[in-house]
Amino acid sequence: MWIAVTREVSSALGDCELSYVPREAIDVARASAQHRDYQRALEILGCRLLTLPAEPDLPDSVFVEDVAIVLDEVAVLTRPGALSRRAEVASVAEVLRGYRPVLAIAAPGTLDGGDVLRVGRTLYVGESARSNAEGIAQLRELLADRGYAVQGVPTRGCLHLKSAVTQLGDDTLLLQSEWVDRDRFADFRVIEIDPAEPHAANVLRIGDTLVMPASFPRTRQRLLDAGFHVMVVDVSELQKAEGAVTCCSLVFRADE
Ligand code: CIR
Repeated sequence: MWIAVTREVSSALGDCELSYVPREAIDVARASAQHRDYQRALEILGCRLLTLPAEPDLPDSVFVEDVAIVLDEVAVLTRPGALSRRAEVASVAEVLRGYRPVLAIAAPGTLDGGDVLRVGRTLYVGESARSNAEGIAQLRELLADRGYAVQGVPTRGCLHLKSAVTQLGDDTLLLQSEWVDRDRFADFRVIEIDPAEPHAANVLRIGDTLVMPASFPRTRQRLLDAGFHVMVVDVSELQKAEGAVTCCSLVFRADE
């Protein structure tokens, strides 16, 4: 069984952190409706939703991916790089404790889950404004005797590593080469996003399906041409908060 942890959209979403996206007014009701459709998509794909209530004082709290990394054996709570997001961790930790032993990144380390791309037993971690060298070193240390390798990857011009690269299939990645070097992933088959859609590299793989935003039809066509099964969701209001599809859930396997 797949579990998907989500959190309802905060009424304060308009006060979100923004790094590379210009601030625009956000229609919170519309963002919530889109988020509901996203949740339904996860259910259709076989996930059981565990949904936390909205946090009116935590604008970015819908983006639960950033506060934890959930592996088969263990979960690691992050220490988000943005101060305004640190208080998001505790409530997600409570949920995860029901499913995994829980470890944590400690000060002065910072790490955002959006920077962590797991492929098999390797965790690629973005060296971004949110995830510092200390946070990455702590993650390596925490996971070394559990058989995971942690590899830092420089990013540029984007919020997180998974803004620039996500997994499509066992040996295939979707990548935005302006934001991360393709050479870092030389062992993989790489499909590049359509250059007209710079934000298109963030897709959420659940089983054999790729969930992706409706706003990237050209990149979607590349994936369809390569034989992938794609499910489209409209997340345009969440994109105004610099969010995308991986960031709105923590998906992991659990026993019935
Ligand atoms: C932030 O800047 O932290 C939020 N406005 C967006 C976080 C998106 N997270 C993600 O893609 N993993």
